Amino acid sequence: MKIVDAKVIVTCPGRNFVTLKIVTDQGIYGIGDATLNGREKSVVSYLEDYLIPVLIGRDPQQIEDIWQFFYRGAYWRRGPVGMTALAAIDVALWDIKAKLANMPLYQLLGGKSRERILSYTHANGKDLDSTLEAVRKAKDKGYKAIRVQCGIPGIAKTYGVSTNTKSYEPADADLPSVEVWSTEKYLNYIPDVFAAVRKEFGPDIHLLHDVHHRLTPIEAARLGKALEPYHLFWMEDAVPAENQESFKLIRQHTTTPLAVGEVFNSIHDCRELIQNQWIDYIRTTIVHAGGISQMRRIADFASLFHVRTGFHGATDLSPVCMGAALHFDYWVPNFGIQEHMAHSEQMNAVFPHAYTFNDGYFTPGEKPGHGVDIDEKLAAQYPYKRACLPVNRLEDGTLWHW
Ligand code: KDG
Ligand code: MG
Repeated sequence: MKIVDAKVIVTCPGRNFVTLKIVTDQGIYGIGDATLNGREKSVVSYLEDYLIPVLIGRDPQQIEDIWQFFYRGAYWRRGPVGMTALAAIDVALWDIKAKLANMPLYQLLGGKSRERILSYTHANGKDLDSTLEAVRKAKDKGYKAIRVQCGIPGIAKTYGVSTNTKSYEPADADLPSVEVWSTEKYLNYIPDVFAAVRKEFGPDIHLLHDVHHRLTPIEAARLGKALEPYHLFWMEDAVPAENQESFKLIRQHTTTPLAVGEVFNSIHDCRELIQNQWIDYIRTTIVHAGGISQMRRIADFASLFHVRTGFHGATDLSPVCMGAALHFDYWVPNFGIQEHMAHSEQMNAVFPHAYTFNDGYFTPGEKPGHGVDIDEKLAAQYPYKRACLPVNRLEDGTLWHW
């Protein structure tokens, strides 16, 4: 069996997505998500200029060897661009293998370990009242777990909170827009938000919060302690994690569970975090971390240290990634939760899929492969439109983490 063609499809049905399609001499094809928010064209070039020419003629069944070839063989290992490109290839090859076996992907991975996949969605508002309203709406849709973000008095634009009537989409401008951040205003306000949400909705609903890398370790420790009475499912990305040991300090001070890793692309980015049990959930996901092949290693390693998965699932991860992630979630023994930020109808029309949502839980569907396809004709109607993520500055102008 041979790979005879591979092409990269770029489309913008409301936001940019990059998809790799690998075609075999037996007519079976597989697709993989290659979207890296705000840096889409870099992955397109990496795939088209360097990886696809090497892929043509290879046996698509040799997923591991192809993975190793592009990882070790690149000499320049790791990095978000390279690992996103590698993930797209890996997922497309797993899709092909599962279609060849005439099985849904989760069966190839080892079969399902649960009947349904717990997911969380986002609720956010510019002030407390609208945030409570958003939580209520999410609850009414059936979600059992809700990530709560709220506008902070005195800060014009807060991460995770939409400034218009549309749902929140962070890559909001042709060139990076500038937001202003105040740690003190945030730390003084956010515990009251969770107090109000618990008071209104009681103890049973799972609550999550994303700090989005904005704190120092000791500030994160303070927040974790302040949030303990509201028993969060997790506090996410409390600090940037290039220095993994930062989490040791947070851990020493709080029992609020910690999640991190959506920007990681390698098992080495989380090795110390996991083996020292400094975190509870690893958020690294398929599309940005080399695909299913590497995520299996990360999840197995994490299972030795009581760390569970919590895949990133914002809208910039396409339905192709979502489909592959849900098959993985169905199988992985140390599953925690799956993020779900709903794609629009326009986006879903470009990516017809077998996965379904019911009462707060997903199932991946029984279609052979990962169950997601791309409507190329429809995709061609939506040309690429550059959109960048914002940057953050402190009130005195210092550049900060976004
Ligand atoms: O591309 C950036 C987004 O995916 C990110 O800001 C979303 O933090 C995020 C989350 O937890 O979904
Ligand atoms: Mg996040």
